[in-house]
Amino acid sequence: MELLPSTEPFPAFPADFTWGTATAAYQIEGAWDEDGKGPSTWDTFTHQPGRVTGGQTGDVACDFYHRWESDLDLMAHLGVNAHRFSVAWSRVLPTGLGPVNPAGIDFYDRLVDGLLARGIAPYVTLHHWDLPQALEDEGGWTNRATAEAFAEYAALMGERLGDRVIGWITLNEPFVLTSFGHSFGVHAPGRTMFLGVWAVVHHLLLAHGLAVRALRDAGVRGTVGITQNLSPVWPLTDSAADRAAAEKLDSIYNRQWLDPILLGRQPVDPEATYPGSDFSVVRPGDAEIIATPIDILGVNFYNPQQVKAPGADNPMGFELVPIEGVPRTGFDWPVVPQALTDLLVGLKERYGDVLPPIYITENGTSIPDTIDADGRIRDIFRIAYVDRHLRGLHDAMQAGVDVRGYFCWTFTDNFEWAEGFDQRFGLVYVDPDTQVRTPKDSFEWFRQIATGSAAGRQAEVMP
Ligand code: IFM
Repeated sequence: MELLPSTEPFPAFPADFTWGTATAAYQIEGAWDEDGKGPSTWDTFTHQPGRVTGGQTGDVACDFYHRWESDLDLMAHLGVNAHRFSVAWSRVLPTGLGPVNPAGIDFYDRLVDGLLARGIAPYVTLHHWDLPQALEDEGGWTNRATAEAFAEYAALMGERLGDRVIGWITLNEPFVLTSFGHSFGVHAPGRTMFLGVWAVVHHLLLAHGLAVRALRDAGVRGTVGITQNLSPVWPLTDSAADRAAAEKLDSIYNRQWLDPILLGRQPVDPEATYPGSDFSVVRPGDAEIIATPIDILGVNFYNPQQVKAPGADNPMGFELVPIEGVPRTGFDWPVVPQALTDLLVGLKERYGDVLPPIYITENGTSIPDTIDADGRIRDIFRIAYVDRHLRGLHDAMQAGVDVRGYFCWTFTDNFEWAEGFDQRFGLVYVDPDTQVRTPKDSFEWFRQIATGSAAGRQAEVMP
């Protein structure tokens, strides 16, 4: 189904609104074993046959490790006033704990300075799924020691970059890391624990809380928060069974990751939700650590979810149902921009005054882009997707939700996890064989949007 941009005038966003792009280390950097970097779970996973479409790996990815300066020049041309990137933990700490790899930390130091020099505010994600393999070998996120190691790593990064980073994100999308990586094994580390993942859930939340404290103790000047992928969950019908199914998915998709942080309590009953787990992992004081106040909430939004009551042989408590009658992305995800409005307004209703200012830390779409004979990439679907979600976002702001920024996912086409380069999300087309970059039509469109708020740029960038 076709998707076109709205013909209505584009709404006015605040002059100091943050307009950015977002990336993740494993998806762009390459240089997987260079300059002292240790292996991560994603290095291990992609080197195993059958894990990624066509056997692709992120060994080279967009070669950002070597091309970062010219990529930042292109980013400056895009006119964004912020950029969110992640640090590859094992580039900085090859085994997850000391000793530090000086070349690794220097790379991120230069990157932060390179962004600032171009008037682009750095937002840093500490963990976007690429766990040092050495920590995985000791149990990874099933092991409390990984959460403690994460706090030490956060302290190190805070001490080194805390004078210049504008915003800190502890974890990216712990729900996806838990479900894809640990329940179903379609992402690294490829564990298939199904429902037995309570220790992973708890340790990720604990790692977040410990890292917030470690960053603050390190004296970082920027704001501190977490990025969650959130989604409204709709019941297929109004039946009690379908509504219960929606409640169930909402609890593990959204609330289990937000309530402990914002309200200080875990809404799911671990023993009922995660049978077969180790329930001894929760220690006195953990809830308080997890509930350490945050300054900002990162929201990644792509599409809503729809569910119905499960069959008798399905222990999950819900069954996903495709949303019909709407345009679909390259990933076959339904496009429902109104759902972003509903999500944000719903967050405000649920959390009220304890909801911190929100940044949309990811939103965008994959489509099968092609280069036309004249060299242009006419990605009108992507323009329409972003246009309509920005309007949905604006509606939520008009309804009183405090949203401070929008980071488009993503800057360049990159290594889209289990799909490799087959799913393209970038504003810039990348040929992974030649590494040639070609801005798509959406690049120029987003440039016009981002530079419309140019007045806000300098306020964002600390000296
Ligand atoms: O590419 C991913 C990103 O790493 C996490 N959020 C969703 C994106 C698109 O699938």
